[in-house]
Amino acid sequence: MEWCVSMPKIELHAHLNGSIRDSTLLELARDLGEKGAIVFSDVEHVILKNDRSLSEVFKLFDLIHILTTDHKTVTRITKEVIEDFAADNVVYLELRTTPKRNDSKGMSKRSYVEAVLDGIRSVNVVEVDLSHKLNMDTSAYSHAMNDVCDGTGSKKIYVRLLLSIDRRETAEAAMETVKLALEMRDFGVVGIDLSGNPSVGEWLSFFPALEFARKQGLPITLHCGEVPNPDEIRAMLDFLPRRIGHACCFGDDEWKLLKELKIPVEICLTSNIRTETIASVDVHHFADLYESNHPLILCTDDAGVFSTSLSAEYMLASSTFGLGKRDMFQLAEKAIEFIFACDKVKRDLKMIYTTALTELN
Ligand code: 6MZ
Repeated sequence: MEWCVSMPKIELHAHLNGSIRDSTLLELARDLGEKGAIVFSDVEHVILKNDRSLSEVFKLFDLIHILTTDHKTVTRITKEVIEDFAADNVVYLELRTTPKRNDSKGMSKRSYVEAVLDGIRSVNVVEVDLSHKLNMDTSAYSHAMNDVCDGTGSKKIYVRLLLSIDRRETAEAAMETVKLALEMRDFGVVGIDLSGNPSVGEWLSFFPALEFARKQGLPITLHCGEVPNPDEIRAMLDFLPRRIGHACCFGDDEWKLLKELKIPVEICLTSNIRTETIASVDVHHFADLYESNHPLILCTDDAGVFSTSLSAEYMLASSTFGLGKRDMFQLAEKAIEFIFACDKVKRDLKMIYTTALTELN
């Protein structure tokens, strides 16, 4: 396990509200319980439960959102999530989250994203690269980073944001998210994700927003095939997203199309097993994709909800599919090709892997 932890890793599919520490969720629930807003004993076991079906996971997200929906908490969880990924030697993190409007808290989609950005900027146990434009400015942020980066060789993590559209949202709300992402491009937002309960909503209703994003040059990743829905899967693949997440319930025709189109797949082993989207890890489509040299990236999905980490996902893939240290290193490095950040970041990451390779030998 140790080499999986020490290896530099790239995380491209992590939902902010799914990656919260259990201890933080319990603390937030206790606080709300004391205020009489919820009954703590009713939610404690829900937070600590480990095996959940896919539909139960979305019920848990509804609870998590009750616990996290104010600016201060959004900032706090963002900071902690980044610290946790950095501690696991994730060197590049594309964190995704759904901008939420909550009038009772004076929260707009924009102020939600600003609270997330505040969380990223408040990380101080590790150097954070959020945006090259920002770093070049003599902003308060880069000053704070200089204090941390004092030549002692402290760790660094690149963090970029994807704004998610939840399948429950209206077409207008989806368009609002895309416009927000465009406005926030200089502040670390690099793309759009479509996620949420796959049994809810019509993918096509988001087509105008997604098409607009693409025309404006924003890369898109789609949750695709978490439940059997061949028409939707085919339409999503025909849309040619830059990446897709999961790809669990594909039939033969959809596999063929995916492989022809060579669309990279974000693979979340533990998530798929826990939600029983895939019967067991040894029959996971990772093996087929890996053997056919199809582009794939190992990811956590919801490290908090599924009690996992990116190192644990690497370890699971290594032990299940008989892949050695060197294979796993190559898999990690290959993810550089599929990140949504600019070429400068790709070059920086290549250097990190070149250095790490000499240590591996
Ligand atoms: C689909 C998922 C998901 O955006 O509030 N989300 N969507 N499939 C999954 N597989 C288990 N896991 C998480 O993070 C939580 C939100 O991410 C999406 C859901 O919309 C969930 O409400 P944010 O930070």
